[in-house]
Amino acid sequence: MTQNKSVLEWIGKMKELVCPDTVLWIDGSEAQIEALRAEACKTGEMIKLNQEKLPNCYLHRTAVNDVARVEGRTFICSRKEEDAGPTNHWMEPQGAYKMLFDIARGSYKGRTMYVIPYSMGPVGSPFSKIGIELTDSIYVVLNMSIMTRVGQNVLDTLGDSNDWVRGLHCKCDIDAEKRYICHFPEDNTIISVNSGYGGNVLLGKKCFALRIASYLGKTEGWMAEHMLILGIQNPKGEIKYVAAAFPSACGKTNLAMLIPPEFYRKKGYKAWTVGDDIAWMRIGPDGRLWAINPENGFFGVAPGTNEKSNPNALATTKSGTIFTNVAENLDDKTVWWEGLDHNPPKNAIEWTGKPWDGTTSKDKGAHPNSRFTAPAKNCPCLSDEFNSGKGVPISAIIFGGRRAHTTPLVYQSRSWDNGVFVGSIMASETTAAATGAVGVVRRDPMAMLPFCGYNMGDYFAHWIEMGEKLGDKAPKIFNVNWFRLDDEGHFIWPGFGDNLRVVDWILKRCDGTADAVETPIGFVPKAEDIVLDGLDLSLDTLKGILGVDKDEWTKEADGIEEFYKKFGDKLPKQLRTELENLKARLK
Ligand code: GTP
Ligand code: SPV
Ligand code: MN
Repeated sequence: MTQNKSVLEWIGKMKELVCPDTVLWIDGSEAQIEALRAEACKTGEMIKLNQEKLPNCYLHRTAVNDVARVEGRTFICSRKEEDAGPTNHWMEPQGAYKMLFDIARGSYKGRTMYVIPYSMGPVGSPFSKIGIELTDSIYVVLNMSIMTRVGQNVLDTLGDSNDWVRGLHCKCDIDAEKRYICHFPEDNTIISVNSGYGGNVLLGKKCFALRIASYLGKTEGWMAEHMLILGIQNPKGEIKYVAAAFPSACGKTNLAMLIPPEFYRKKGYKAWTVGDDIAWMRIGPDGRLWAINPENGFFGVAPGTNEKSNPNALATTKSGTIFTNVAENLDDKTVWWEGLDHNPPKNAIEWTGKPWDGTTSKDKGAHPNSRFTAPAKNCPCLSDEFNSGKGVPISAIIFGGRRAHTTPLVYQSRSWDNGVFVGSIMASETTAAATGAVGVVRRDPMAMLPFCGYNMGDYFAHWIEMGEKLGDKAPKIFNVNWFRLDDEGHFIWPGFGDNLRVVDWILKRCDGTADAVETPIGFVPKAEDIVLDGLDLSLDTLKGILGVDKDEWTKEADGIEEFYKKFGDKLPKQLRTELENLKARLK
């Protein structure tokens, strides 16, 4: 399929290492995909679902010990340890290659090596980058074919260039003790062994589009971020775009696909999805920040997705979708997860493969990090700009996390540098998207803690530099928190589609048409300026979640001080100054 020397040489070397019986190049044709689906159904790797209700949809169960990203086993293998920085696990590259090659050696024996040429971003766009993933998993091939642009035209576009990301994935024995997700940013290389779960093995996603790409962005002057991209169309027909970074399982897919509340719909507001997880952003010829979504599908959290919370996501999963670790309804071969509806199937198999009668008290039907892999083209609110290689201009950048207390519903930063500070101090409760404890508050700067492919101190400096280049064309920076709890532990803010009420205020601030109140941490809305029509929420309750408590923030500032110590002299002086200024304003 290609004469590219660097490609053929590398594949030759890997083939010698892993010893496959056969090699199959993925050409992007429907016929090839269909044949692979059939083969995976024969071996039980995939289960064909009800083709009338869910055409071309399949179910897959991962190993029980392999259901989420493994941050503790994810490594940045830069030559110098300092270049991985204090927030990443590091391994010396020569030692890492040796260890990984020892694990991978001979592991494709009796199996097929699938060669997946893929493009992150529309094929041929100046934003886009090419990768090749080798895998012994049909599940990976089928997922990559939804999540990225795959096939012959990618190789044609690559030509004889050496500028592509190498990816080797070996399932091996799914041995959690020998599971490693390793990145070699200086070699454009990713090696993943002993896993079959999404974020660990769909190498175009977190491994390439964030960890490797963030490193490339730093060296080439652009940004790779864990951000959704959303367009809001006003009644005049103008569309403004925002990019928002929330940690894993904290609401990106939901915000990206929001349906405006009735009050807004009647006025003519519309919302358009450009991306739900990753944004690649460059300064355009006009000096503004432009963004593309490098992916071609959505790898979304299933639990909680329903007709009310996110009807667009649900509609997107009705064909051509792979479900992973959800419950299987044996009566009609459909799928179910917690929060889909109030009628769990009685005759079912839960996510680990055991019979399940739908009583949610003991076992769960779906794993909390069960996912759907759905083609972007299915999405009813997909932006017309989705396939545009030039991207969309970003008016506002929004950071956000899951905080029961402390962080208000929304606030605006005072400047770009102050906005970088706001992003750098993000904290959020951990979720099931990664293995480990759930619900623990941790610092997750820019929602990139698990995804930054180099020293996070240098990453902060890169953000500051981008602001200097953007000057007065820089997007305004905000922070949101949909997750404030009341004394009974209920969410106070309704969230989901109603989040448009907050985004509306954000866009008005960008236009200079909304007022604000100054607080020590930034500007919060006047409660009257958040549209509450059609909502059962009192102005006083709203005032409560817009509140900034000085005592809580004084404690927060101490926590930030402590966190910043990690970075030593890598911490940009601008952020040090921002912290000092915050402390002074809190006095
Ligand atoms: P990744 O794909 O892991 O990067 O996650 P994501 O940021 O796209 O998260 P997603 O939108 O899938 O949301 C994850 C969980 O947050 C789901 O259980 C949602 O129901 C819940 N959620 C999303 N938006 C809101 C909101 O506005 N309010 C509340 N209370 N919950 C929300
Ligand atoms: C996340 O965990 O942020 C995800 C899912 O988007 S995964 O692809 O597994 O990383
Ligand atoms: Mn994500």
